[in-house]
Amino acid sequence: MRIEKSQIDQYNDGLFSRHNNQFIFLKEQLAEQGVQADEIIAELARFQVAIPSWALGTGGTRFGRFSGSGEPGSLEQKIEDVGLLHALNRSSGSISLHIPWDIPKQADSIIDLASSFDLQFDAVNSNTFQDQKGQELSYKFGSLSHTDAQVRRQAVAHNLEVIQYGEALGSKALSIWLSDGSCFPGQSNFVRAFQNTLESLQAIYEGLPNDWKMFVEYKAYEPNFYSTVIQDWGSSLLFCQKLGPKADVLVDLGHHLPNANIEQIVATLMMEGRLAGFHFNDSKYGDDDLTVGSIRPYMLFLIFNELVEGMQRAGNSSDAYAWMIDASHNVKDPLEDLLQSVEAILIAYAQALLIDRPKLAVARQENDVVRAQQILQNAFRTDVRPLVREMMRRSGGALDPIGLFRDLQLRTQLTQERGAVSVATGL
Ligand SMILES: [Mn+2]
Repeated sequence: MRIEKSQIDQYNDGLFSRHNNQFIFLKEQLAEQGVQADEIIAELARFQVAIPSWALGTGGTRFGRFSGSGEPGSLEQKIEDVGLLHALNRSSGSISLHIPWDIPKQADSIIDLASSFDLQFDAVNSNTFQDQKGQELSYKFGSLSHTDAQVRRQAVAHNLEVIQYGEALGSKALSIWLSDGSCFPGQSNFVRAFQNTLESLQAIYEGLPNDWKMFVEYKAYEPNFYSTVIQDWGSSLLFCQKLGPKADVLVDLGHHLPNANIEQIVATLMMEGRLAGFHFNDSKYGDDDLTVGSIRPYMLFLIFNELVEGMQRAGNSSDAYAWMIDASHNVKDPLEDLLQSVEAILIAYAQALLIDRPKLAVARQENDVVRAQQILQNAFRTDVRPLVREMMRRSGGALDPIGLFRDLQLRTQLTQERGAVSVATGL
């Protein structure tokens, strides 16, 4: 299914006058503060958030899964879904594949299909946290860290195979998240587990094409509940430093212990030039995988504050990093949820771009704590939604992506095409 440009234009016509009044008002307000709305809109237009192939179906918990209808049943249908998102918001221009859930059998036709929706292939993700049907050796007690060298070799071979699939599609990065660790004290030798993992990662690193990156993701706990081999950003950075310049740290917002200062982690990784990018989600208690910005929008803004500062210092822009949504949708329509997440990311980015950095630097230098806080909160409390809408409109998207999704009854149409019991592969 595709959305026609005329459908978007017609929809936008109905909303334009109201939107334009709000946009012009904000633009003038910002101009008084010395901020050029058009510059922010150009930065927003560049910001593309990858959609993972496993996030297009209804997510489950260990207690159950309540599937929706019209879910994509094949890789082709998943690409179509991301195509719908990108047509609506023009900010979801890539798809991140998970192997083996979504093995591209004929790369050429998959590339053609993706290109027809103006989509590219982001990082490819390996999976050694589950046993697959017919797999020779089990990952029950670990994969890259396993005590048995044969299991480690099998896990390395899987990652090398994932790189091959990615190469055929034009991906440029391998993303590795391990569930390796231990559930009970005494179960694992921390140092041996680290060293085994390092050796395995080195073997994968050697198989990386020259223009590829390896993203090393950390997670504090779950599914192992006593220890994980790559438990935090420090461990991840240590692996990357030992591996070499092609390995960088991937931050997943849900993978920290409660109340961790994630924005400070981001600042430090950027200082070292070792931030690969992000897996966005939100959480209240643990790795809840909720809609981005739904629980802690101020934290998201503070993270973007560090990102903007880090990019300015490094002299690069948002395309130098990998941005992806890594969330699960238990009770919402997955596509609507993803549209909400992308909007929340763009809002936080736009707010961070409003921060008056020269004034902030002065306030910090003079230890004017009140002023420094005010500068941040002035930006955070600005309603920047007209900027995000204007970016989508100028880029050819809808002024209100969820509104149009509902107006066109896209889920009903997808259900008619795919059936009510179509279930997407994934968690
Ligand atoms: Mn993740």
